[in-house]
Amino acid sequence: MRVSAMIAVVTLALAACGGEKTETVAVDSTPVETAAAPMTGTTHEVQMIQDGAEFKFVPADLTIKAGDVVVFKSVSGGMHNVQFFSDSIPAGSESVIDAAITNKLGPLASALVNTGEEITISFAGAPVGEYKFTCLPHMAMNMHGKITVQ
Ligand SMILES: [Cu+2]
Repeated sequence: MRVSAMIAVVTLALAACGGEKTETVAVDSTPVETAAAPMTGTTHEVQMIQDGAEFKFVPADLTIKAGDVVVFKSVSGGMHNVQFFSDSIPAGSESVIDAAITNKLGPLASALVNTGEEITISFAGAPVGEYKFTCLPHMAMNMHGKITVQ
């Protein structure tokens, strides 16, 4: 109802100025666009855990949607980090991931975090596919994980 009322106003304005100023119409329609819901993805938590001699991401296999955010939380056994494998992520995703990791150890690698600290990675604009990663300090202990972006 509100939108059709605005269209009516825009149409009247257009008629009033004889259709010469199309720029005015574009400016008037802007508030309708901002009425749309903001794009916010779901936030998922992946815990980084030491369980005896075992080091693991929990869950180690997570499916998300592009635009979602993953918070990697160091619960025990730090230091941990998240290191994506350049040959095990979708084509074209490397620059997206590198930009999404704000505090970096190196390419596709987050800084190390201690127990109680977090690494937040947004998958906004991330291509669909599988993203495999490890924790550098515990790579030899099979601390691996996978995120599938749908
Ligand atoms: Cu680790």
